[in-house]
Amino acid sequence: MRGRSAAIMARARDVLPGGVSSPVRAFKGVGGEPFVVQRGAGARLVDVDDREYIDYVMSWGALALGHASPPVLDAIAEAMQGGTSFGAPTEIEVELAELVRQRMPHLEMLRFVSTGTEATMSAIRLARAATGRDRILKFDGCYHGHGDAFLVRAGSGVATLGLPDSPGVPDVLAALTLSAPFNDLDGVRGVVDGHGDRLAAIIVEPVIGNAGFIAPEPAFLRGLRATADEVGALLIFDEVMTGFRIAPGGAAERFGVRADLTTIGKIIGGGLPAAAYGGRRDLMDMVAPSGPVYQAGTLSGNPLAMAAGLATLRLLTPALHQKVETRTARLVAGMRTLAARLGIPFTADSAGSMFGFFFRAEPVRSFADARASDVSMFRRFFHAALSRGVYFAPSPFEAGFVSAAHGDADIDATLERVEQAMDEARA
Ligand code: KE4
Repeated sequence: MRGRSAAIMARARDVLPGGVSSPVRAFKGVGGEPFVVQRGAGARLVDVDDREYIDYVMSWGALALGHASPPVLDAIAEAMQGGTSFGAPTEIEVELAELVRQRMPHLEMLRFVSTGTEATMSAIRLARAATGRDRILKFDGCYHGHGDAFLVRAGSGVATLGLPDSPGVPDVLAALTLSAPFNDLDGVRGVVDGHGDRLAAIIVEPVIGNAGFIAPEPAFLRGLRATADEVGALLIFDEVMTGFRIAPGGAAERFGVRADLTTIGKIIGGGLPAAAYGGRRDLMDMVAPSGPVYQAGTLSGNPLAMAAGLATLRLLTPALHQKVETRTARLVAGMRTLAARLGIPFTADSAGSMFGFFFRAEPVRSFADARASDVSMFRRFFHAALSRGVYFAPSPFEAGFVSAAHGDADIDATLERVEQAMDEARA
């Protein structure tokens, strides 16, 4: 019984829509009530009823080093002695920007913002300004934050104009966003043939983390690069989730494809609000006050977030990255083995320290495939795992994250509990 969580959620629902500060936290994807967090430590979360969980949500991928990582806390504590926000230039934002560029050299210049949504909204505005065009192409199942341009669902055919995916998004705006299936270069061709000369940008999560985990096929990202070049559109990699997660240098390093603009977030704030967009210098020079493309933010480059991000990235060395990637691969391989032993249709995949799984025999290469997985089995499994102290993302259409704080003992304990949870859920 979760007495205190239930009582707090009752109060929360009276003052916060759905009782949460962001929709996915309400457990609508899996049913039941969310637990209320008391504290996090390393790989673990403890709720207000003192129940402990091995956490694979990790604040939706923001915590590469785990909860309450001592060097990150020390960096924040030191920074805050001098104040928390100035709205003025600081050296620490330059230090973090230089470190980001060192890891991702194709971000020749970047601008800090506070959320991934701001980063993608700004990148799209910049792409439209740079090309003088208004249409963008996104992919089914990719999520780029809640900007109007992205709350669009695919029209009936791949080349049709987007339809609003939320009330409040005007048809005229949604119509500027086209969508195509992920991993489908023919679908992209269909869009380009109809709208290529009006396409400002192609934006993609290089590895999808918002439809569950879906990896790109080898030729897909290269195909997007070639298509963007062919029609004079910009290629934007939304690496808010994959940045510093699927490789120390993100998708460009893992796949050898360079986008014109890249958005990053989550990890670069070390658990505090920070994100950024960046890329080719000729493009970023167009951003105010260097150029005419306006974008601003009171807390952009916040010194505490910069300190937390710096501490995180400095520790996230290629060696540490490799260690966490190996642990992630062991978790995924272990889950596959358990599902096979129990005769449960199951597919799982990972890239770096990001992973996902579906209850489906065939591999998942598109959002349509993901939606065809056994969602009710996922829901039963989610709750069976949660009741055993393993917290996966509360939706079949999210990804999982392993942090540097997840030790081998955590992976072993997880696999033991996953076997019991799979057995219970299949019944
Ligand atoms: P934020 O505005 O939530 O900081 O970032 C938006 C965003 C942009 N691009 C990608 C690839 C993202 O994954 C996100 C945010 N990810 C979700 C997880 N599915 C955040 C969790 C939430 O919405 O509460």
